[in-house]
Amino acid sequence: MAFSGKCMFKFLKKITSPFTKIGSHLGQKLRTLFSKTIDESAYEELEKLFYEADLGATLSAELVEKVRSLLRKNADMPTDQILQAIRTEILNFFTTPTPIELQTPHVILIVGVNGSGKTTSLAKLASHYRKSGKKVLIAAGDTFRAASVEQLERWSKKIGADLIKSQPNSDPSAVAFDALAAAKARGAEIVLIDTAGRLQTKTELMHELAKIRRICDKQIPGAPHETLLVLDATVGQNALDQAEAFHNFTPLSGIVLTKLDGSAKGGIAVAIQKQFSIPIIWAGTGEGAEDLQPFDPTSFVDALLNLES
Ligand SMILES: Nc1nc2c(ncn2[C@@H]2O[C@H](COP(=O)(O)OP(=O)(O)O)[C@@H](O)[C@H]2O)c(=O)[nH]1
Ligand SMILES: [Mg+2]
Repeated sequence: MAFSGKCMFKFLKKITSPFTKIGSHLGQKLRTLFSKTIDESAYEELEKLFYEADLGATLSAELVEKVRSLLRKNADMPTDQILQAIRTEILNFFTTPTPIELQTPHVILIVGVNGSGKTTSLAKLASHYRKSGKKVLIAAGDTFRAASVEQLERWSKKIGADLIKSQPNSDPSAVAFDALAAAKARGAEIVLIDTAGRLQTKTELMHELAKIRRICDKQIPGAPHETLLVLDATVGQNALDQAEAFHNFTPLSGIVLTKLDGSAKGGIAVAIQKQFSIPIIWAGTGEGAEDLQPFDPTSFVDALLNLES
């Protein structure tokens, strides 16, 4: 197969972008819209496209105003220039997260609602740290569901990480306590604590998270060093409610945004960054151990708008 130089370059760019799996069609739809005359109904359509991409009502309206003012100044502005202006506007909400300094042991608590991808993301993180040569210990802190312990048993064997588990329905704080004690005794460098899924509206379960954090701090002062909220990108605006409620009960250090491969939208990442100062640190793009990338705002926004990075 013959590739022209330019075509090959594009091809390589495509496979190296971490967000090739984001099924966003926003960019194509915007291009189609801008190829026609922009009248009042086109602006309405534009707002709908932004809204449907999960960018949220406020931001969708703001972006329409931005486009309106651009076209007022230059009615013939080329589509690429309009898209670049939208890109800049959206990128303004993102700050590049400061690199995390690893403690020894470095304790990471994983929280979120049921099915958001906590256990899978934990396994992906364990795999990531194993690959960088770290000794990893996993705490099976979801004591509600036997299936989640079995899930972690399979992952820990595959990845080569130690697993600390307890009896079903035991106190998750006790599992965290044992895991941190084991981490100190065995010289583990990374400890990942799984937790049961909890609805952000169930106050007593949210208090349980505070207890887990206290117990961690007792064992290792300053732990957990990271508390990551796992959010499913496909649930749309509900992710914002989850982020708000979890952050109220448990100071969050970052977000893992999962299932970006299954979402044709993805704009929820932007809505989250606009509303909260919690950085999105990791992006989940599949069910395998490899399907986790550091969240890079620029490549993400380019993938969202179908622009080439
Ligand atoms: N497509 C896709 N599926 C995911 C991703 N993360 C998790 N899942 C799937 O979502 C389901 C729930 O994940 P799980 O980790 O058990 O969620 P938990 O209840 O929060 O622990 C499982 O079938 C996972 O394989 C992702 O990034 N992409
Ligand atoms: Mg789980």
